[in-house]
Amino acid sequence: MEKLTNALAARFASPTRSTRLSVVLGRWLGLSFTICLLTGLFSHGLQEPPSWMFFPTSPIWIYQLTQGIHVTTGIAAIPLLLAKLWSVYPELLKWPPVKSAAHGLERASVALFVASSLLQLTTGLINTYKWYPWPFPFRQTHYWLAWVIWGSLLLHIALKLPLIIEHWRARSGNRSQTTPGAGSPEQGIDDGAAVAGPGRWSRRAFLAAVGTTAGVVVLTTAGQSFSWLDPLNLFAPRKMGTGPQSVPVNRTAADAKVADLAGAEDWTLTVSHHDIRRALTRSELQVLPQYEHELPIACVEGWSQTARWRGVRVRDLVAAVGAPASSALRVTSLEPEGAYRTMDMPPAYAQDERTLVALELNGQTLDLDHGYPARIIAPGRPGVLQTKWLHTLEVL
Ligand SMILES: Nc1nc2c(c(=O)[nH]1)N[C@H]1C(S)=C(S)[C@@H](COP(=O)(O)O)O[C@H]1N2
Ligand SMILES: [Mo]
Repeated sequence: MEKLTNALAARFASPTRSTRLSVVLGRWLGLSFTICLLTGLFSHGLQEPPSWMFFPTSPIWIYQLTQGIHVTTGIAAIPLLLAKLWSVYPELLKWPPVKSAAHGLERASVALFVASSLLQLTTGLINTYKWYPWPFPFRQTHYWLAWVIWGSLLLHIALKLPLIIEHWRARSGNRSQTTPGAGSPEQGIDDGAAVAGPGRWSRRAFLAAVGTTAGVVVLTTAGQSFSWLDPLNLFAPRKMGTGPQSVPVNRTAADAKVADLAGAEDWTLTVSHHDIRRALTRSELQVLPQYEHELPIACVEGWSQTARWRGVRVRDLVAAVGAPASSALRVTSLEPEGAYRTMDMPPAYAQDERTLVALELNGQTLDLDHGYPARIIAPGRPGVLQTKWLHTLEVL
């Protein structure tokens, strides 16, 4: 058995499966996972704020940028991870499967890392297509999987550190020279085998192909988040400028089962602070001072779109019920149920002069699917917190 599997491993040896290649791909992958972790923590923090969270309202596109980077980098990591798996999979054939405690630990950490990253990247990708075919809550699962990935990755890096250091820089001899160990069970997939024979890919060509694939995937999807790449957007689910009033709709009024309530003649927005309570009709809101701002909707799923919003400043409504300027708010939607029905707004956003109860979008009365009769639009916040079909604003 040992002979057979090790012979197989040697048989698969190729310049595209050298340690140096694994290290180079590992670096790219490590960089993309780091970017995803940092941008992901920011996004998660905005939605479920820890006590130390900071809430930047400027630049207005900060979340559009961080989440665009998060989703685009995650997509680019898919070809990188597949290439990395390709570069190391003969290792799996080596016999015996566990040689020592350290070796067993290393294999277990790799197995955990591979399984959790594949799950993370595929569910993340599926999520950008607004498809949630699983019974668990996406964001929390995504968050905890990230820690599993990082735990197993750090363990993997620690155990492989000697190899990583040895192969961090390209060595001139690697590609041109056959070492005596080439093809032997121990070194079959190591640099000894990194010789570009006839019909085999050189390491450089393989890396170039992987880099090109990742680049093409980025260029043909990033247009959903970065408008200047929109002409190249072939595969991302959302195109700029589509949907009512030239803005994509995430969930329609019909889907949210809110159409009747939102269309009701006697709709009012209730603003309250302790015992003070004011119910404002749409026409009463319209006679208050109106402000207009260009602000993006930046969905957690990666797409974003900037639009012109017009309406009443939230801070003016806070003042109208006698509450201090630095108040936090609880906002509820007419939506009868669901995760987006209530939203908490920290003082940083309630105070910002660009945070609106929007009544108009791109110069027209807000479309029912964009949140008519009124919705929240605030700078720098995830789309999920831009509550549509407003019902109440309560000062906390
Ligand atoms: N009440 C309510 N508000 C909501 C939602 C929702 O489902 N219900 N979806 C949110 C999400 S996920 C996004 S990205 C934005 C999208 O706004 P749009 O559909 O007007 O583009 O609205 C947010 N506001
Ligand atoms: Mo969203």
